[in-house]
Amino acid sequence: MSDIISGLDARMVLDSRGNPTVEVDCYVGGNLLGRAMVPSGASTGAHEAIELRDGDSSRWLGKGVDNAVNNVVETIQEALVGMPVDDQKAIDEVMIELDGTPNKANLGANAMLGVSMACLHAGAALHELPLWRYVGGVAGGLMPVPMLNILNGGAHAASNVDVQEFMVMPHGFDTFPEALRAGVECYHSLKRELKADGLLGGVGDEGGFAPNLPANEAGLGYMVRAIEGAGYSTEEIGIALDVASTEFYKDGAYHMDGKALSGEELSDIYASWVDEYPLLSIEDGFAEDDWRSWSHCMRDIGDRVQLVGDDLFVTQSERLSMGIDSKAANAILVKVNQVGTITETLETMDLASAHGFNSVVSHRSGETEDTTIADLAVGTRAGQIKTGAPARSDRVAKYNQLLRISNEVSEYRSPF
Ligand code: 2PG
Ligand code: MG
Repeated sequence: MSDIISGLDARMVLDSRGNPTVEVDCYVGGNLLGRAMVPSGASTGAHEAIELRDGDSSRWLGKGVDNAVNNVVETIQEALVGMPVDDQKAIDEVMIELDGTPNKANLGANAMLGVSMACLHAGAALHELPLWRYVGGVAGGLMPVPMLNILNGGAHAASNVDVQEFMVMPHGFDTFPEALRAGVECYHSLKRELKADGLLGGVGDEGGFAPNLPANEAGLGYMVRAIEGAGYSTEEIGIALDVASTEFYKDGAYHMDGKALSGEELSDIYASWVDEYPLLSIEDGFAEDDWRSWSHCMRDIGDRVQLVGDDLFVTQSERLSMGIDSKAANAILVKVNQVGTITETLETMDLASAHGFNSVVSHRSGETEDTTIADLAVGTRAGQIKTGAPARSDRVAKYNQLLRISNEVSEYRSPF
């Protein structure tokens, strides 16, 4: 069978928030072998690769992706046709060169990532391998510990809660399916607890409940109630937060619970939460350029809690190198569309593991039924994945793909 890319196709499809996004098809020897859809964030970091939007406010509120789609079917297709589909690195390098900007502003990271992922799928299909195996090779896969975002706040909800994500992390189980079951039972348990207190309303963008709360810390209390109410102990299920604090950092202060806090004051609050709750992981505790507060917090509690850089590192090796040098964090969030190609994503993850950083593979708040990240997490042996609540098909699709993979991959180990 031919291994040569014979064509690319692309179209606009909708994401889970009803916004346009890019879908790409990759043809090899005339056969459709790979298809992928691109996710999209709401609390996006300033240093992320550029998501190309048409900006015509009379259509799709300016969020159309016609230009990105055209870039795939015209410029990128022309450059890639004739290349072997399983040379992922060469494919991504051609696109990076063609784009010619440091942040993919020309072709758009959404156009480039759609192609990069569609080619990855086509390469796996060509070799008749499951995607996780194609990514992981002979090393085999490792099932990740799931982080389930069961209480949504911040930019993902209309509530008064500043912290964007309260996640349960079922780390004390022997297999992925058992861990997932425990996490899902906590979701149902949280629903009961919120209902009992008259706080049950709708859900946020990632499927978690989105109540108004008296203070952010109350969210931690509800997580403990959810865990214990489901019949588990906080020894086997911990809590992970994504504070997404760049969203409430203004004029040099963190505006949380109606107070203006310095980085040190916020760090002290996190330290007290680590003392009082089974808090295992804090993502984006500080703003994307507040390196000083990140390093301060690392010195204070970095040996007791995972400190994850999302907006801080934006999945880019240059930013991660800065964080390694300044000891700003001990883990990185991995989002393929923050950097825009699979090759660069893998390079960043390699750099992380070479320096003892944990990797957490992540969805975006705007998702589709695409499940590439599930295979990516297993194949790269990342060890952790966050992909929302066990609710709404865009989130559940990833968990279901992980369940399928778990029929073939039994290796499972908690980083905690
Ligand atoms: C995050 C993500 C995903 P968004 O901040 O980690 O949960 O949100 O995609 O809106 O940036
Ligand atoms: Mg985040």
